[in-house]
Amino acid sequence: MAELPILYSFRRCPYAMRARMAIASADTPVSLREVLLKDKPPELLAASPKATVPVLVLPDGNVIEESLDVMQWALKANDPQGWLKGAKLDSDWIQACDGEFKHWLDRYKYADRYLEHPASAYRENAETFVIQLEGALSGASGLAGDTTSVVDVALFPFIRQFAGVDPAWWQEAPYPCTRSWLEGWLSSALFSTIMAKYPRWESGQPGQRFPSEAPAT
Ligand SMILES: N[C@@H](CCC(=O)N[C@@H](CS)C(=O)NCC(=O)O)C(=O)O
Repeated sequence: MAELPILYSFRRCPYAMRARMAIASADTPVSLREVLLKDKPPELLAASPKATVPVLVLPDGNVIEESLDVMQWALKANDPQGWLKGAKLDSDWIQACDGEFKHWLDRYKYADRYLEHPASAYRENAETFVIQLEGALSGASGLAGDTTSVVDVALFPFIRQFAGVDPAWWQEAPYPCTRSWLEGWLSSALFSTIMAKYPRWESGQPGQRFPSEAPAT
């Protein structure tokens, strides 16, 4: 384990999910340290004072502290599904997702903390982005065309959050292509791999190998 890069991660964080998707697809093992955002370990704060997850600490001491950079690191090493061939990580889709969409998603999700407007108003603002997704996905199976790419992988954890705020509403919403695109990702073997539950990491403990070795057949 000592030789593996260390990944600080939080299971339900969409940024950490996209990083774990890339690491799992690349099958580039890391030592995963599952953290609690409300009680971050000092080792994470020392490695990355901005203290967001994911954070990857390489064996040479270099620190990668942005999810898109972790994706790039993993897929540059090994990209068996050609995710980087299909699109670039500086895509307008990803910028719009991490920017304006995330802004409205947070307000929709935590509408009880943003009492100026009802949740439905925040949702409507977030839907501007979903309407664009629906337009793209009604003509192709992925956001960068008919092959899956980093754009799909980077975005779907955020759309999952959007869908999860009010699942009954989402099931009836006029976004059938986005719904089936999302369901495709959520039912993938890779998604099951990245959503495996790990115990909270404690200082002095070894991390958990991720992705875990395939069970012997
Ligand atoms: N731009 C960063 C954003 C990462 C981020 O904001 N992660 C959230 C969790 S989903 C976080 O760690 N927030 C800090 C906190 O809640 O204390 C990235 O892409 O990696």
